[in-house]
Amino acid sequence: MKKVLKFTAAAIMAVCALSCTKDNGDDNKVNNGKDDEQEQPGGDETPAAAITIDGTFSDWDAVETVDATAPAGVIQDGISKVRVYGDDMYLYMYLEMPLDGFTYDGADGYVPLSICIDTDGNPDTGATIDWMWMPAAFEAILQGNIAGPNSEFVSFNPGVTVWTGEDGMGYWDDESAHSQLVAEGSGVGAGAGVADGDIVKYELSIIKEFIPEMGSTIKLGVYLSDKSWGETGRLPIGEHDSEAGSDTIVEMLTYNF
Ligand SMILES: [Ca+2]
Repeated sequence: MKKVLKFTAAAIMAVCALSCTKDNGDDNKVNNGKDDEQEQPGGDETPAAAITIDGTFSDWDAVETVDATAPAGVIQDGISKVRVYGDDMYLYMYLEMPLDGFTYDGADGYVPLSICIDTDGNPDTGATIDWMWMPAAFEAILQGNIAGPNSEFVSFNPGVTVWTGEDGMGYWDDESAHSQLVAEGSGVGAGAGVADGDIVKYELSIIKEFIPEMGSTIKLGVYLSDKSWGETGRLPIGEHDSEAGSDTIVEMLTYNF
């Protein structure tokens, strides 16, 4: 009898621990009120985060970020500014995107955001997207929507795919080397956006634990697409080169946790 009681108590505690953790993660990280179904693992033990994903951005004034901005006149101007911040648990991003370049396609619209992460900070290892960043190679790509049907912002809840192919090869040259670790909608991230005049402002967080082998120094680049997956903007991006008729390709951003 004693054994049975013990077991029951342990089971109740286990269930409680699970549900308590979920509730806590939801309250802390997804405060945009639009995405009640999203729940995240994470913690009772987590210290108060510097950034709250709530669609207000004053918390960004208090943290030291690494930033990139798009020079005036670039063709791919869909992202005008990015700020990156991280702590032990999360990688955070703040983005500004021109509203007129933001794809609003009515009831079947969506806006995908992709984040390429060079998890070891080494441009010699990983896959390349050499028309966006050079020299650069990344091990993980996170892809999820930031807006959905009828222009509604949605919480960023990306899939995580890692590169298993040869170092230095083009990411899109070998799709058999794409290994999806986590499906979109699994609670890897959260995000909240608002349209402020003609600028869209969006903040997001990503749970670092979902990204394998994240080092203390990473490099990263971010790009925005339309619903047909045509790229509309990227950061970092170099000056427009009128002779070449294209935007200058630069390195990814470096972030030290
Ligand atoms: Ca905030």
